[in-house]
Amino acid sequence: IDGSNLWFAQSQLHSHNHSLQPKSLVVTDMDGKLTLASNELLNGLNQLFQTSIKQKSRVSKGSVWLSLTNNSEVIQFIDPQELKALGEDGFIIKYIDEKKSVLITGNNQKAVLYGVFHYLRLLQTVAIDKDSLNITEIPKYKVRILNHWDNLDGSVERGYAGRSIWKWDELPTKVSPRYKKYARANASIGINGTVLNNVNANPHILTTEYLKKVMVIASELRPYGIQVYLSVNFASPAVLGGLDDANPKKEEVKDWWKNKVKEIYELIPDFGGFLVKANSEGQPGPMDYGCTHADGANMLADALKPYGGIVMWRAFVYNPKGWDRAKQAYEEFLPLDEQFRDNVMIQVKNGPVDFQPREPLSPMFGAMKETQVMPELQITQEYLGFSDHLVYLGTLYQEFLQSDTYAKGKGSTVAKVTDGSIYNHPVSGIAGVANIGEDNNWCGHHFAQANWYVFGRLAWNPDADVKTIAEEWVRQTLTQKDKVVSSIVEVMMNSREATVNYMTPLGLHHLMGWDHHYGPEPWCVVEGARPDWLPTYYHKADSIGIGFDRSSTGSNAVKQYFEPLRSEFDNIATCPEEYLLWFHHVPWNHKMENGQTLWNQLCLKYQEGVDEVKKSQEVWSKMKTYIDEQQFKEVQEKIAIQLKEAIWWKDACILYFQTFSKQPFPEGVEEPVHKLEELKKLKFDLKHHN
Ligand code: BDP
Repeated sequence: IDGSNLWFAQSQLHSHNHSLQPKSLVVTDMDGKLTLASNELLNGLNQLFQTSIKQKSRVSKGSVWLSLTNNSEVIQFIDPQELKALGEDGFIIKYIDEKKSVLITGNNQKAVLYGVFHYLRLLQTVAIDKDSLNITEIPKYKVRILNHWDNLDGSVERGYAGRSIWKWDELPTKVSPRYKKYARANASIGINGTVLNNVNANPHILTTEYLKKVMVIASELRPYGIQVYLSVNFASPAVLGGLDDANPKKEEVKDWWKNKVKEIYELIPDFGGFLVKANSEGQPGPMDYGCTHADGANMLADALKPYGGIVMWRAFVYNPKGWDRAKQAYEEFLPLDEQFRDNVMIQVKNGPVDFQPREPLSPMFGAMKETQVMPELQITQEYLGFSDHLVYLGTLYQEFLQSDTYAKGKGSTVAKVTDGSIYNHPVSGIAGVANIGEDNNWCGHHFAQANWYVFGRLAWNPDADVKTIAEEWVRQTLTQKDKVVSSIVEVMMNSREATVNYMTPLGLHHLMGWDHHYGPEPWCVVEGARPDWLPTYYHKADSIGIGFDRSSTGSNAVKQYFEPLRSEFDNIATCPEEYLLWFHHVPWNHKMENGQTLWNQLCLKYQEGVDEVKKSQEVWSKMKTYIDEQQFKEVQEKIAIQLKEAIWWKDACILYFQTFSKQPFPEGVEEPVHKLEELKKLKFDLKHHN
């Protein structure tokens, strides 16, 4: 199994579900809207039950019955209120006793398709019976979207699975079969939108030539309910339109955007909208003209509004002159909270810095009340070992989504302040930076597919349990053997904590080599580089201790959080240890909860990370007889790399920090196999990773 079939690879029933073979499939479909869904269901069932299920026109004992909700018979069995509440995307799967049949229904074709995928998933992943088939699923977020950082030249920024799947030079004439497979995979986990190009946007995506290519992709994705969005460069009116500048207050600039938007909708009537990175890391934006983020976002929002389009405006802004990068988005955006149009969402990364293995939540969540905030998660493992390390991100996503902001008292989790449960805005959304490329297995590492999968499942329901999702993925992708499933799930569930430990334990962050963000370079100094891109800016190790003082005696970033979080983070005695060095500069001999000194605990955490990878290597080596040969071997090779690099990380960090602490390694920490000077000379080979 080469991974090209993703989580459709196994197609085997859960061992308890063999008796559930349907006697017939009935599709009530007057106008051909359900063709895709019924084909998907029929093929899925035939494959799972290894048979050829008959299609019939009347529901009878043992049927699976597919229908839109507007069917007169469906209405007999389900309360109209319930049907209405399903909205656009929700579905019902229900065992109807009177008919002795299973009904799958939703208000439109996309919803029915979601229902079909869900039913097929249940058959593969849990023991089901008549009673458990009484399911109503409604997605929490309206926009569930992937952000591709794909460039028009086919390269992918922070992509580790080969080149872009979008073949711009072949389009619009040649249409890659992968577009449909991509759409199907996304639909199967509930994703309903995709931003095709990099946030560092090339203005040329908006030329008529490129829009015609986008149109073809959009029509390939449409049947699966995936809407297309584009990242736009704020300077486009000047670069493409020949205007003097892109000042959002100027009429000719507004008109340029209006005309461009009109052109887009003529080609793509269901176009989703724009994603914008402005005045960030050198990108142009409204502040170039003395205007605000709100001025810029609103101008685009006004152009899109008549067509139902939205703007996703990113809050990833920071200035090298600032004292503390972690504070800046909040400072720049909070004063604008009341100014954004209702079709603007502010897209905010989970943590206040940048997709680190662990960060506390960004204080923007919950604080922006008048504006819809949408979380941005990273699926591609920019800071977590690229596609070489096995890291299941479900636990990271869950930790973040369940973090309490306290914005409206206890229980105001990030999920609740962004999915519409607490603040009510017309749109809501969540984005994941894609880890997809043209590699045979799509994501570079077999297990990286699980991160795409879990992102989709959590975008549908941010309160879902990520262990259950891991199990779902394993059963569909790797094996149905119960014992084996639980061992693999355990490896997955521990993998992120292991990575935090061997890379950046106890709240450390951004120790990666500058620029490529791969291996450890806590010592890194680059002449002329932005200080806030260098590890020393973040760890601040010295003879006294280590960590960034963001408490009230330091940068006071803690002030941006609601109480009681603010005080909890501010006080070294109550600050959770996993964030200790994020918020405090802590003396080497500080006593930790378990009685160890900080120095000892730091070293032991690095060792723990390495040990955990060793453990997963052992577990995996026992999987040989249960897992497909290719899957087994490819994962095994990657774990060997991961272990080598975990040791490399540990050695580099503890040897380097030892030059400040001047203390020996505690018992239990393996002697470094590398020398600091050697590690400093190691040149990272980017070619190997792209
Ligand atoms: C950083 C990446 C950079 C992205 C940037 C962003 O290193 O490549 O362009 O985020 O999100 O994590 O805009």
